[in-house]
Amino acid sequence: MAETPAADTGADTGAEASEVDALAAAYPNAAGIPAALQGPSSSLAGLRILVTGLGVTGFPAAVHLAERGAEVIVIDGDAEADVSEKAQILEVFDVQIRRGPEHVESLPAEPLDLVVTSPGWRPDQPVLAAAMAAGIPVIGEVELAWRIRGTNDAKWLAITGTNGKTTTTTMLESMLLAAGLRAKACGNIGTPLLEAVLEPGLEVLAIELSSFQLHWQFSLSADAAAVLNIAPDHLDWHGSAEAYASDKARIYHQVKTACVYNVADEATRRMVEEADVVAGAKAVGFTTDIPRPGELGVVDDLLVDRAFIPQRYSSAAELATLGDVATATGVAGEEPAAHQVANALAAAALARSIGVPGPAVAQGLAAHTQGAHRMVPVASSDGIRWIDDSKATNTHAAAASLSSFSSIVWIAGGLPKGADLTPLLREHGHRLRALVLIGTDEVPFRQAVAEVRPELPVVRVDPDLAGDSEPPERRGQAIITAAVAAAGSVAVAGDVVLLAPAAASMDQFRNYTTRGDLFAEAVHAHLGS
Ligand code: UMA
Repeated sequence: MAETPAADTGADTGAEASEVDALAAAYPNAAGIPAALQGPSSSLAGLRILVTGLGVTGFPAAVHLAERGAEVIVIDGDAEADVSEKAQILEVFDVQIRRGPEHVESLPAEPLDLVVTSPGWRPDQPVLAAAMAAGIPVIGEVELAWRIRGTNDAKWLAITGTNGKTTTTTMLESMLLAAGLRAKACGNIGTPLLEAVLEPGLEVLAIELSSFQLHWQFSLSADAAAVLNIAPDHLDWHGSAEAYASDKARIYHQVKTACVYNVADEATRRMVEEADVVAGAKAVGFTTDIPRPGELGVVDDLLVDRAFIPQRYSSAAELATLGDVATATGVAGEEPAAHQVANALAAAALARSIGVPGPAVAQGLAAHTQGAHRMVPVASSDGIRWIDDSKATNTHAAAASLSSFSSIVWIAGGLPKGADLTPLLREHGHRLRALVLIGTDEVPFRQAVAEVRPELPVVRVDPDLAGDSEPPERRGQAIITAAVAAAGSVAVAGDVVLLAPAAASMDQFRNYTTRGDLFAEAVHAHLGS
C-alpha cells in the first residue's frame, strides 16, 4: 500500500519505531510493569497483583492472571451486587475477593507488584493514587491485552472519540465480516478486549476504546486507529478537557498503517500531526464533503475513497451509497444523518487500511443493524414521533441528535459531568418547543435556558419521584413515566419527542440502557400501543 505524502494532509507521520518508549519514558509508572506479563502463558508465580473492580473488565483479568500463577486480590467498593458466579470461579484459583467501601479506601496491607484497574476507577481514587505514589505500576485492560497477545497476530483496529464510537465499531466489524475476515467487535463496546485477544483464530479486532481505557495504556501499537471527534466530556474523571483529549490522542501512538482523523475536527488532525507513529504510516482524513487526495468523503450520493488507491490524485474509488448508510442506521429510504455518514467513512477508512475491498464496505453497511438507544424510533402517533437517543450522554452527542429535527420536545437532564449546556442551547435552542427536565442537577440546564431561550417552556420532573423501592433495573421508571406524560401533554402534530439527555444517567437510572428501555416502555404505555 502506497504512502500518502505528508503534503496530502499536512500530517507528519514519519517518526521511528525505535522511539516506542518515548511514551513509556513520559510515564515512569509504565517502567516497572513486570516483564513476566509479556505473552499469554509465561508463569506469573511470585507476583502479587491487585485487580481493582469486579466488573466486566476486572473479572476476566483476575481469572487470567491467577490462571498463570499470580497471587491475585480483587477489590470492589460495591458489596451489594450479586457476584456469586464470579466468586465461585475465582475461588478455584485462590483469588481473594474483598468487597465493600472499607476495601477501596487504601492499599491492601500486602506488598504489590502491579495494579490492574477498571475504567470506572478515577486516577484520584485513593487506592490508585496510593499505588502511584508508592511507585507500584498501574495498568488497564488495554495494556494487559497488548502485552499478553503473544503469538496472536490479529490486526488491531482501534476507535475512539467523544461520540459515534460504538456505531463506528459495529460498522467496521460488519465490513470486515463482509470481506470474509474472522473479526470481532470488542473493548468498551462490552466484550472485554482481554477475552478477544485470548480467542484463537481471530484475524482482526475492531476495538472501541474509551478515554478511561486509553489513560492506563502505554505501549499499544495498533495497525490503524481513528479519533472520530473531540468535545469536552468526562471532565470529572480526567480533571480537564486537555487531559481528556491527551488521553484520547494516545490511540495514535506507534500506529503502523493509518491514523484516521476527522477533517471537520481540527483537533483530531493535530493529534495525528503530534503522534509518534511507525515510519510509513499514513494520515487519512474523512469528510462528509468532497474528499481531497488522502481522504475518504462524499461525492453526490456516493461514499468514495481517495486515500487507498494508487490513482488518488486523479480519481476516486466508489465504496457505497448514502442509501447504504441510511440502511445501516435504521432509516432506510430517508437521508442519513451527517454524523452517521462520518461514522461510516471512518469505519471504511480503517477497513481499507488493511486491504478490505471496496464492495465489502457497501455489503457491510447493508448488513449492519443500528445499536439500541441510538436515535431509535420508538413510536409514531397523531403526527408525533417518539425517538430514543438515551445514548446521548453528553452535549456533543445531544447536538448531533437535536440537529436532525426542527420541532422538538426535548427530554434531557441527568449527570452533566461538569459540562456547560449554553453552547448547545445557542446552536440548537431554536429547534426546541419545550424542555422536559429530568435528573437531579437541574442547574446547568436552567442556566443555559435562562441565558439563551428564557421563554422556552420547561417542565421539571420532580426528582423525589425516584423511589428507592424500585429494583435496580427499574430504577427511574417513575421519573421517565412522568417525563413521557409531560412531553405528551405539550407535543403536537409535527413534533418529535426526543430523549437525548446530554447527560449521564446514573443519578436516576442504572445506566443509559435502562433509561432508554424504560422510556420505550413508558411511551408504549402512554400511547396504548
Ligand atoms: N468500582 C469501585 N470503585 C470505583 C469505580 C468502580 O469499586 O471508584 C467498581 C464497581 O462497583 C464495579 C467495578 O468497579 O463493580 C467495575 O466497574 P467499571 O465502572 O470500571 O466497569 P466495568 O464493568 O469494568 O466496565 C468497563 C466499562 N465501564 C466504564 O467505563 C465505566 C464499560 O463501558 C466497558 O464496556 C467494559 O469495561 C469493557 O471494556 C461502559 C461505559 O459506560 C459501557 N463506558 C463509558 C462510555 O461509553 O461513555 C466510557
